[in-house]
Amino acid sequence: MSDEAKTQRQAFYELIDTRSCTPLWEVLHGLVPKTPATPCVPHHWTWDTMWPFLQRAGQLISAEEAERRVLVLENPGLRGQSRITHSLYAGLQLILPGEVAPPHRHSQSAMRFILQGQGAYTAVGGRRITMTEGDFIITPSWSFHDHGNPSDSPMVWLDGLDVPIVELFDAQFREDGEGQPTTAIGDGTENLAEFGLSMKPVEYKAPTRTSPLWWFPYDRSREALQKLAGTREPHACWGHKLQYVNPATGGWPMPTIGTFLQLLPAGFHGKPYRSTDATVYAVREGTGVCEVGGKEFAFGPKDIFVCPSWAPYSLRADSEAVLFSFSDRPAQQSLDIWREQLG
Ligand code: 1HN
Repeated sequence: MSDEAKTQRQAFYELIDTRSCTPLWEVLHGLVPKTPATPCVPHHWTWDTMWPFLQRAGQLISAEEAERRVLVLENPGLRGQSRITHSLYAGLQLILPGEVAPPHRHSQSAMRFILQGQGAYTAVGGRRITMTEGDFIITPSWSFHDHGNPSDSPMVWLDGLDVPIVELFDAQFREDGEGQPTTAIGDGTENLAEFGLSMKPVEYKAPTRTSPLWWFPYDRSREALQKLAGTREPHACWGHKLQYVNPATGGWPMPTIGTFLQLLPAGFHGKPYRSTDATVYAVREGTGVCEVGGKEFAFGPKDIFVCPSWAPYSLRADSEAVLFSFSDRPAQQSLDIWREQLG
């Protein structure tokens, strides 16, 4: 191209720029790359690092004052944005004996995976679910929720929310919950009785796509995985892996966040796998290694690590390992954009 043509183009770009306009041909390939381009990088937060930080946070601020005492897990490629992946938020929440976190509700959907402690509760719509290690609990969009810890030990859980997705759509709402029942009007065992046994009340009609079962106790899921591991060969990539479901629809528990629990037998050496949903892992039991993006994360209980979109990763287990994970897979599938590749 001649210097004159270059100068003319540049002058044209500057002219249209003054009217909030820009040439597509200068940005097209950045907008539609050949394969996913993400600022999200693989990362590993070990419990050994995070537990002292949480304890210190517990000395510095109360749950009441903080509203939620959470250390946000920020992806190193997305610092300052409160994101663990491009589309999801995650944090570690500490609630000490005797503390309460006040009620509020928001349009963002939330999930918790209990890392440490037992006997603290989360109340959804006034129903108190008493939680224990390994439990997975959901807080549906726009439902009032508060937490409390009447037990004598600290509780820590992993929070996962679709904050960045709701932000993308500019559909964020929050309301504080003064006047909401903070005392129990029921408990999680009722919720399990209604929806936790592959049955539902005959009059129940699903008003939304969010699961009416909020509590998925660990002992049941763990037992299921143990049974599978004793009766069949593990999948070459992911061992024995179950996804949590909305029992009323068979779909995902939440419209934006999918959750999984998998067992890797001792000595398991998984083949590489990749998918377009960046995935956050929380180690429940055992030790092993995740190889992703040229890094090796040697993981142990209560560690968190993240595998970005479309980065091949493989999982190994030294001792029998159980991993919880979550991703935006339901959101991608409802948009018909989700892809995976095995091996
Ligand atoms: C939230 O409501 C909780 O209720 C935890 O425990 C973390 C992060 C962002 C926005 C809302 C909770 C949150 C959150």
